Amino acid sequence: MNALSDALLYGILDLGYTAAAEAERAVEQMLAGGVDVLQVRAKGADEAAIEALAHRLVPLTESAGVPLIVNDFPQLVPAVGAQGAHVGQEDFSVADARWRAGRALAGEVAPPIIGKSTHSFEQAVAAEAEGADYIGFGPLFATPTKPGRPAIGLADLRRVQAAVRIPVFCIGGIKRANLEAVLAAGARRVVIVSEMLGAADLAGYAREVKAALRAAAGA
Ligand code: TZP
Ligand code: MG
Repeated sequence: MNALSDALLYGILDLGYTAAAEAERAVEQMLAGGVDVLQVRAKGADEAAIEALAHRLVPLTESAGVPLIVNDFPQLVPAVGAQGAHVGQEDFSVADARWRAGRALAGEVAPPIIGKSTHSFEQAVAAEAEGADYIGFGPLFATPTKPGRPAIGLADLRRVQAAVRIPVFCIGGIKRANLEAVLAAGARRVVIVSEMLGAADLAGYAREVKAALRAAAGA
């Protein structure tokens, strides 16, 4: 499994944008394009539906060596054989998510990856102190993928990168058109949802973004 510390591009299969029937095709393309982490996200779907969907994706992410992260349902991690879970500020604590995600697997496989959404410098620092393995930091810009959540902008990005040692994945309204500005503001790693899932050539889109991220990282 590829290391989270090397990850630059985080993709999300979001059923708000991709029909469930298209899930494998979209994920295969994202993986072919070089996505380093893949999250399955389906707001409003019930646990059984997300479990079934994650089951379909595990063989694809496993053969690509890419960690599969389940949004909101850490207890599904052992059930489907995913690598981790992502929680928001109003969801489980990191410790609780880790317990739910890891209890059936103790000693058998690598410990689960637990990521947390953060929306400010203070939340970013707190999430690391709480034991998160990575954070999402945003939304940098207003986005229909997270309606009602105010944009936090780019001003605190450098401060967060300097203060937090775990990987910081910038998220929210990131597009090819603003990627250079996001990188110039100090971002190293990004999550892109709507523009990637809406691309006609998903693999080509991911490849282009990944190349820009690698160039910025000097990789
Ligand atoms: N958390 C903060 S912003 C966001 C999430 C899940 C959505 C990002 O989606 P997009 O379409 O790339 O703006
Ligand atoms: Mg959540």
